[in-house]
Amino acid sequence: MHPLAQKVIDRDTRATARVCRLVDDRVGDHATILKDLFPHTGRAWTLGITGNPGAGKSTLTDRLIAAYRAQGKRVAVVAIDPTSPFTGGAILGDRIRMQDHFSDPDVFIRSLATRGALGGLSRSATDIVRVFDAWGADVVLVETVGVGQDELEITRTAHTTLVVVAPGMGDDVQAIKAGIFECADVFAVNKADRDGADGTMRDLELMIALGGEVTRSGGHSLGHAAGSLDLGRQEVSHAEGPWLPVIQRTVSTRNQGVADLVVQLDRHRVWMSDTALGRQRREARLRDAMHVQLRDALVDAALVTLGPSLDEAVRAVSRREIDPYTASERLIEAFRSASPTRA
Ligand SMILES: Nc1nc2c(ncn2[C@@H]2O[C@H](COP(=O)(O)OP(=O)(O)OP(=O)(O)O)[C@@H](O)[C@H]2O)c(=O)[nH]1
Ligand SMILES: [Mg+2]
Repeated sequence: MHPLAQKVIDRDTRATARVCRLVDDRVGDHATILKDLFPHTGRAWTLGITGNPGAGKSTLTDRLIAAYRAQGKRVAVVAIDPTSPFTGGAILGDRIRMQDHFSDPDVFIRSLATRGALGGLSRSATDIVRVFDAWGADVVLVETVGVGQDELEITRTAHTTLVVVAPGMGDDVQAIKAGIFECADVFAVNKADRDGADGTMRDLELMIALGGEVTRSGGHSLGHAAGSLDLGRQEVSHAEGPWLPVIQRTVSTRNQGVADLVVQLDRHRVWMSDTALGRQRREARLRDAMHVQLRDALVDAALVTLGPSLDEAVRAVSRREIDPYTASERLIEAFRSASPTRA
């Protein structure tokens, strides 16, 4: 066991922060440490929190930290920094908002910068979540702005995805990317103290209905196949059917609706772990993460193996001597022949 991995498992805060940096920069013994940590993971529940800029994700995250701490849970937060290097303001705001939790030894907050190649951020986020899992987090909250492909990938790696929507931000519901809708397990209509919250609720219900079925928080689905004959068992029956996205109103600045939101999130957590469909979904998400891992590893290996022939191919394509499809096929062929484990 790598000494730093051991320290993470022993819940050494400074060592854990150091491992996060190594993993983030992909330097030092990060790969060995991650391998050593993996057998100590699988306990934490990961909640992805996404939504448009300014919807109130950080304010809500802060409330959720407090709610889970009140339940005695260990909480880790991965805040994906959405700001460009030119502004750099938002994460400072997040830090100020969340600073009450910084002195709590059972809360770990870490921000990740959006840099590097496509998929790099999602890989880093997955790895950091695993570090926190090994550290002993019961809950890992991952806050990310729902705009880019990277953010979508991160959302797909969470067990539960919370999409935060706020009224009064123009085309609030329409502005949510289609991919985010597919990932959403629970919606929070935040800033419900503002005008337009009812409209946002209706828009959201309509959007969900167009994509399938809809249920309101605490209500029952429309035409849900698993509807029970025994009213007393309705909750259980619901839990055994497919998951239907739930909508919850919140005013995170006043901590309103947060307790109900926690209940809905918990219902989804239980559905994921206790139903066959939920377990299938969990496996599918793990497979997605594995694909990202494999894709990155393959690209890294190919770049090393192909080296200058890749540059040559780029030049040949730019001179129109070869088309990019044939060039890729040839590069793959060259990589396969060079690979010792050739099939
Ligand atoms: N009126 C009202 N304002 C809120 C509510 N929740 C958050 N806000 C305010 O909305 C602004 C943005 O909140 P944040 O929590 O930073 O939003 P965010 O989604 O994390 O923003 P980015 O990380 O920059 O995308 C802040 O000024 C909050 O105080 C709410 O329920 N009601
Ligand atoms: Mg934020």
